[in-house]
Amino acid sequence: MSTFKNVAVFGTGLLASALTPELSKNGFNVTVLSRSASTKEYPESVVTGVVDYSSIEDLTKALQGQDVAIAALAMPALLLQTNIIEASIKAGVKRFIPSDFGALTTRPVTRDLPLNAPINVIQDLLKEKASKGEIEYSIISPGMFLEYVLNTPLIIDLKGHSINLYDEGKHPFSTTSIETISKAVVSVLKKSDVTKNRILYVNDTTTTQADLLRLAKKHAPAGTQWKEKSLDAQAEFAKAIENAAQNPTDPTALFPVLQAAVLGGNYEAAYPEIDNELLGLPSLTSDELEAKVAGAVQAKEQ
Ligand SMILES: *[C@@H]1O[C@H](CO)[C@@H](O)[C@H](O)[C@H]1NC(C)=O
Ligand SMILES: CC(=O)N[C@H]1CO[C@H](CO)[C@@H](O)[C@@H]1O
Repeated sequence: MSTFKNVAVFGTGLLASALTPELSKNGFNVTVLSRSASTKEYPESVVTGVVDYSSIEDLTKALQGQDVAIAALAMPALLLQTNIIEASIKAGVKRFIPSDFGALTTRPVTRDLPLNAPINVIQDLLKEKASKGEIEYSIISPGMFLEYVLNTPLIIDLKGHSINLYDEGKHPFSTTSIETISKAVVSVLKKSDVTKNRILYVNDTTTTQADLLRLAKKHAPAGTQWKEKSLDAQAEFAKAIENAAQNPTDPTALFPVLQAAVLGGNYEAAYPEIDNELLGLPSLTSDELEAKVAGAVQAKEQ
């Protein structure tokens, strides 16, 4: 059984908003910390606070008494975790869960992807601090957020009925919903001994673009015209890498890199081994995935 009780969550985005009530429901005493006051509604017992991420002193004060710190930050804020980690150590926080939660951030083969530069810094820092016994960490790798898969045009555009098929959409990738990720975090904290200083791979399912397109066609209104474009994954990846190198300050230049890497089959986007069982997480059956795709398709037709 876990000895963790007090948990600080940094961030108020999509993931933090799902994570906070799930932790609270499972008996953790949650404090949400953010850079500006949040207007989000939380369970009554949740404490909220505003903290300056650039001030280690401020952060240390905010983290007093916390057992766990979880970062769920947006991409441009990732490097601010160096301050949060330093403050966590000063405040005596036992476990840190970084803002990683990625599709392609923890396999050795993904280390050189340009979008992982800040992620690598934080992973290295945590490993170093953990090896000195200053703090423990757990990294959760859920694959693509299922919500992004179904509700943004990144993988398939269900609203515009269009898809750019990388290599005929044949390469599998892992994907997990925010709900399951939140459950994974709870489980990581409850099973603190077996989840200490390691990466936990989680997937609701593995799927492909071709699979998703087939399901979307099945559930879209009859006569829907789909715009399908065939792309060569290797060529797209090379193009995206070159474009990102030429535009180093443009974060949107990294999206095509992510797309081509997730959909191109070369980066173990479908995790070879997962920890669902260790964490007691169910996986999605093919019927449940189909129901989710059908729901997303119908929502877009409204
Ligand atoms: C919950 O956390 C808050 C903020 O850290 C703290 O003030 C409070 O004492 C904690 N409550 C319990 C029951 O531990
Ligand atoms: C439901 C599902 O597809 N789970 C998959 C998660 O990932 C492992 C490892 O790649 C697969 O074996 C599972 O089938």
